Amino acid sequence: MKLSWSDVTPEALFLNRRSFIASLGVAAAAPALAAVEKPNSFEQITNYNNFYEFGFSKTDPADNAGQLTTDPWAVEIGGLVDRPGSYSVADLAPANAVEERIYRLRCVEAWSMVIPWLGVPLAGVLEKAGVQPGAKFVAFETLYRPEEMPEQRRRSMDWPYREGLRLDEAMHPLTILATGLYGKPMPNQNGAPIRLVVPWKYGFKSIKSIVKITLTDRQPVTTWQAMQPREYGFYANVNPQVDHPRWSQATERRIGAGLLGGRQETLMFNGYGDQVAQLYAGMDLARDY
Ligand SMILES: Nc1nc2c(c(=O)[nH]1)N[C@H]1C(S)=C(S)[C@@H](COP(=O)(O)O)O[C@H]1N2
Ligand SMILES: [Mo]
Repeated sequence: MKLSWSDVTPEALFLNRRSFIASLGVAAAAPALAAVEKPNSFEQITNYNNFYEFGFSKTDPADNAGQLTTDPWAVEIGGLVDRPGSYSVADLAPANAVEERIYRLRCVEAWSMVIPWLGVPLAGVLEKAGVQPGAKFVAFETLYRPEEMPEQRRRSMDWPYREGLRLDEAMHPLTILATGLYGKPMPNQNGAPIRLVVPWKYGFKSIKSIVKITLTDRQPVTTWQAMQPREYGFYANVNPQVDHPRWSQATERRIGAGLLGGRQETLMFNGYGDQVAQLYAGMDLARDY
């Protein structure tokens, strides 16, 4: 089912949710989806960003990402797959397959937004590439292009930005490759032309401007875990009970809520626990943070 943002009347929103719940194939999907909050404005979503390739302040991506060339674009899919190769954005997310997903995004820095993404389930993309039986993890890499990404010309981080998921997390129906928001193509500052969105994990897992996807049997090295392993784990599930060593994760500041908006409680798995908690059954989430 396809819906543009401008089509979203309350009724259409309801229908969209129903088809999404049907696609999940689990009754447990309903509670979290019923709690759809008011999305942040396009203005807020595109002017308060983390995209360190363009600088470290929240307005640097909006100021500097305009120069990024996003067409042509190729995503190399490789490793333990039957059909490795170079895929275009249209191959991965054909227009007729793109659906709207309104998700909360919770940054590890304790701010949050609600964003109406457009995208496709990552599971479908991986199935098309043909995941081989030995694959256990998926590794992702962002573009390395210092000519267009000013912070890559400095050695401030170990570029390119890298992320990873366990295969079952990658195949989960909530995990998407997003190609747009608010019914429009993805703005450069939000990770054009294609980025990951994993709504139950801290925002840094949702890697932008992806050029490489590798299926592997080893847990991949990820940028933040490599840089500060005590502060940022591989799992990075949103968890109000496990604080960052330097600040509490119990509450968050919703961007745009204003001075009187105050802080709101952070939800376990960012409110998606009914859908994802079983992925972590038996794990100690304070150790595997
Ligand atoms: N390549 C890359 N991806 C990235 C980042 C980044 O700096 N580089 N920042 C991450 C962080 S910390 C967050 S919170 C989200 C922010 O996404 P948004 O700017 O679209 O809200 O992108 C994530 N993806
Ligand atoms: Mo973040």
